[in-house]
Amino acid sequence: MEEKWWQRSVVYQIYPRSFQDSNGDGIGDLPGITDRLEYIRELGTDTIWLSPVYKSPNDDNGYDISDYQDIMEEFGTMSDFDALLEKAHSLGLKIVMDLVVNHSSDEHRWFVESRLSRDNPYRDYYFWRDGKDGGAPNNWGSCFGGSAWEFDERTGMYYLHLFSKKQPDLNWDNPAVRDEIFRMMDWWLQKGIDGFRMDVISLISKPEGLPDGEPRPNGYASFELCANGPHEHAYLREMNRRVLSRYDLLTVGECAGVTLEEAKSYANLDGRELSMVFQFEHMGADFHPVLGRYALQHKNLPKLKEILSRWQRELDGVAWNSLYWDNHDQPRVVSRYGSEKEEYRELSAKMLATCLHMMQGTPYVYQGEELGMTNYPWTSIDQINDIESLGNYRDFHAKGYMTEEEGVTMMRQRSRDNARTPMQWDAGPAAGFTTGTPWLPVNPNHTFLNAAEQLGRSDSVFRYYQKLIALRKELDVIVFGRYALLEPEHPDLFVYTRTLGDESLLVMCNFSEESQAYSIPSEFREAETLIANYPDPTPADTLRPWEAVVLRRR
Ligand code: ISL
Ligand code: CA
Repeated sequence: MEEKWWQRSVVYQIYPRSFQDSNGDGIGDLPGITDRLEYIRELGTDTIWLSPVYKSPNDDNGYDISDYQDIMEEFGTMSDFDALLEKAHSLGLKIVMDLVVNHSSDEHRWFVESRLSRDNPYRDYYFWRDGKDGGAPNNWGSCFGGSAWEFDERTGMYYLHLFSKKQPDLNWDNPAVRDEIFRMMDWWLQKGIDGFRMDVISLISKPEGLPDGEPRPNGYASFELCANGPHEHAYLREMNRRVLSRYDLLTVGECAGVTLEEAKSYANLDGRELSMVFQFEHMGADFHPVLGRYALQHKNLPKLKEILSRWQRELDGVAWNSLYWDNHDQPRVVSRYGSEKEEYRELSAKMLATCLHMMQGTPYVYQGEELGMTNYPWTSIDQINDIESLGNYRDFHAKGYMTEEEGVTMMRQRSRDNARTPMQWDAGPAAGFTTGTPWLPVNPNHTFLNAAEQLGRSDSVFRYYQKLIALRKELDVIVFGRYALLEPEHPDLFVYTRTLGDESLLVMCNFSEESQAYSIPSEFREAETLIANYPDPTPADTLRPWEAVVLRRR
C-alpha cells in the first residue's frame, strides 16, 4: 500500500463561531481565523478542519445550511474565504471543509420549494409521509429530543428531521439529490480545498419502509437506527467514483452508529469510500447504561481501553483510524477523563494527549485542547445555547428522570457548549477572543489558562502537544506500528506497546490522581525515554499521579 499524506497528518479543528472575532460583534469569523493561522502552524498541525462556514440561519450553529455555495454573513464573504485558503496554503496548511448533506436547512431553496405542494419537483428531495393513527408516521426520535417528524400544515403531511425541525433530511435515494450534492462538492474542490469532513454521513441511507424501532426511555427510537443503511456504501462509492477519486483528499466520515465491521468498508485502505471515519464507540464509554449521553458520567477505564484497543487492532492494515477526544460536540477531555485541580490540570492534559497521540491513526486536536481547556462552570439551564443538550434535558425532565438541579450538573459534564466557549487567547477581557460581548461566556479560568501564557513557557500543555505532533512526523513506529494492550483489566492504568520491525514503544498512562504500582516489562528496562509529562524520570516501579511516559527500544 502506498503511503497517503493524511496518514502522517495531525488535524486542527476550528469551530469558527468561537475561534477569533475580528470585528467586535462577539462572533468568530473568517478574517479572525486568517489572522491566527501562524499559531496553528506553530503547533505543528498541518491540516485544518473548518466546522461549517456556509450560509445558515443558525438553528444548529451552521449545521443547518441554506446555501452550500455561499458564506454565513456573520463569518464574512467568499473573498474572505478565498483569502483564508490562499494564506493557509502559502503556510503549508491544508483546509478540510465540513460537508453537511444528510440534511439541509428548512430555509434552503430546495426545501422551500419542496414544502409548497405534493407535486412540486423538489418534493422528493426530502422525506414526506402521511401520519399514522393520528400521530407521526413512525416512532423515530430526533437526536435533539422529541419526535423526528414535523407536521406541515400546508400539504397536511409530515417531514423527517433526524436533527432539529429546521434540518429536514435529504432523500439520497433520489438520484437528482446525489447529482446536486456531487456537483456542489466538485465546485469546492475546484477552488482547491483539500478534503471534507462529512457530517453524520452514516445516516444518509434510511432503512427500507421507515419502520418503527425499539423505544428508549424518552419514548422514541434512536436516530441511530438509520446508521449504515441499505445503500450507504453504494452511495459513498458513487461519490468516490464521481468526485473524490479525481483529487488527492483527506475525507473523514462522521459515522454515528458505525460498527468496526462497517468501518472496514467506509475507511478501507483500498480507497473506494473514505480515508477514515469518526467512530463514537469510545465516546460512549462513560455513558449511563440506560439513559445514555445526557445523564451523569460513568467512567470506566477498562471499557474505554477495550474499545480503543479493538479499533486499533482490527483496523491495522485494513482501514485507517481517526483519533480524537474532543470536538465541538463533546465536553472537554480534561474535565471528562483528567483533572481540573490546579496541581493536576496540566499533567492530566498531557497524559491524555500522550495516550491518544501514540496510537495508530490520524489525530485531531480541537481548538483549545492544546491548552488543556476545561468545561465551563454553568450555574443555570438558562445559560445553555446548545440545542442538543437542551432538547434532551427537556425530554428527560418531562419524564421525571432529572430534576433541574441535576440538569445543571449534567450540563457541566455533558453539554456541547463546554466545547464552544470562546478560545482562550490571553488573560485580557473576553480572553482576546473579541473586543465586544462574546456570544457564549468566556471561561473564568482564561486569566491563567490561555495561549499567550503557554507560548511563553517551555513546559506548557501547548509545548507538549507540539512535541507529540513533531514525533509523529519523525517516527514511523508512531504512524504504522502494530498496537498491543497490556494490563487490560487495570482500573487506572492505560498501558500499550507499538511495534514496527525491531523498534518498539511502551506507552504508560496513569488515569488517576493516585500513584500506581507498575513494574516496567524487562525488555523496556534499558529503553530511552521518548517523551514524559514529569520533568524527572519515572521511579522504577510506580507511575505518579496522572503520569505519562513513553519508552523507546531499538
Ligand atoms: O454525539 C452524538 C451522539 O452520541 C450526537 O451528538 C450526534 O452524533 C452528533 O450530534 C452528530 O453531529 C453532527 O451533526 C449534527 C450537529 O449538530 C453536530 O454539531 C455535528 O457534529 C447535526 O448536523
Ligand atoms: Ca465577528
